[in-house]
Amino acid sequence: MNSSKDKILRALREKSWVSGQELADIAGISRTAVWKHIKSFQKQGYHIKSVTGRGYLLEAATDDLLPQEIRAGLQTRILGSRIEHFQELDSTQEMARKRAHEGVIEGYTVLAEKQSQGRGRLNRKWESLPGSLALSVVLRPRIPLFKAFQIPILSGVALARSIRETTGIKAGLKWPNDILINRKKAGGILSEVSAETERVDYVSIGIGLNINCPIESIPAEIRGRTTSLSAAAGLNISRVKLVQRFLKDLENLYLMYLHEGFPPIRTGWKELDTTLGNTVEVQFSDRLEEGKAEDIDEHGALIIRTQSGATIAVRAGDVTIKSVTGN
Ligand code: BT5
Repeated sequence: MNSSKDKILRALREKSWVSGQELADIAGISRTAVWKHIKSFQKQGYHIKSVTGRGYLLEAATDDLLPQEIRAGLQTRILGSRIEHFQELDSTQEMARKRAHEGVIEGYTVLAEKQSQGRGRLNRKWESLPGSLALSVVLRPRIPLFKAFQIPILSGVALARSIRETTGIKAGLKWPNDILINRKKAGGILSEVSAETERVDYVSIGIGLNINCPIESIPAEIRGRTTSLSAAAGLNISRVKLVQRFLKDLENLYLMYLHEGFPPIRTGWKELDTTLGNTVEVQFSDRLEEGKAEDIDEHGALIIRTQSGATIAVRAGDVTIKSVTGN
């Protein structure tokens, strides 16, 4: 994208004070049009100083996850090919579904500062905390439906990696979809699939991550088992940089997965896993099983060994860690 708005923002980022005339020349528009753009940037949350005779100075970019902020410096080919941002949505998953049905391009990404109906798996509620991330991405992998459960697994590996790379926080993974820091949940992944005759049409991957969320903003019912990146690291984190890194890591893993299948994802998962070695309880739709989490198999299923010595490959289910013996 190279709109006059993008050109003005780029010039403001690269220079210190820049005059209205200079911006008008760079963007190929009138000085009045420049002034209108500056007003709209200020409305979006950019701190731009304006002084007669000197021009404009970008003091600080907004922390909102605006498309132009994410695009500036985004190193992807597919992910973020189209980006939409909303101050409030019911759920980014709903918007992703709507766009996917309209035929949106693969890599479409939608972000919301706040969700009124954020959801987890099995229609559980996902709390939208101030300073958090709510993002959904549409992918169109040519894979059979029975492999679709591998997509949230690979997304978890990408998310934990990108947190580690941008913040240094030792984020870990709990099978199948939780991001944990010091054994507390900081994020979750919800993957929803649409398929026709056993082939995937699209997958929407929803990411909820507590980034700059003060502990007091976490509802009391979940506070004991929930954390945020800022609470764990004691610092404020650039949400834009984290999203850019996540989209890049997700794209790399996704392309690797399409070419090489699940093995490299399995290896990546095992480096970040916090489930294996522990005694776990698995809630299936119809029963509860307890056993030792032994492995993630070559398809991405969690292998548990029950007391009777039988092994079960779990492809979908809720896992609770009962006793910790591993890392
Ligand atoms: C998940 O579900 O962990 C997947 C959450 C995915 C949310 C994203 S946000 C963007 C996109 N749009 C959506 O509408 N959803 C996705 P699950 O494993 O079912 O976990 C849900 C449980 O996590 C709840 O029952 C709570 O116990 C807990 N929980 C709710 N909000 C939380 C939060 N902000 N941080 C940590 N835990 C939370």
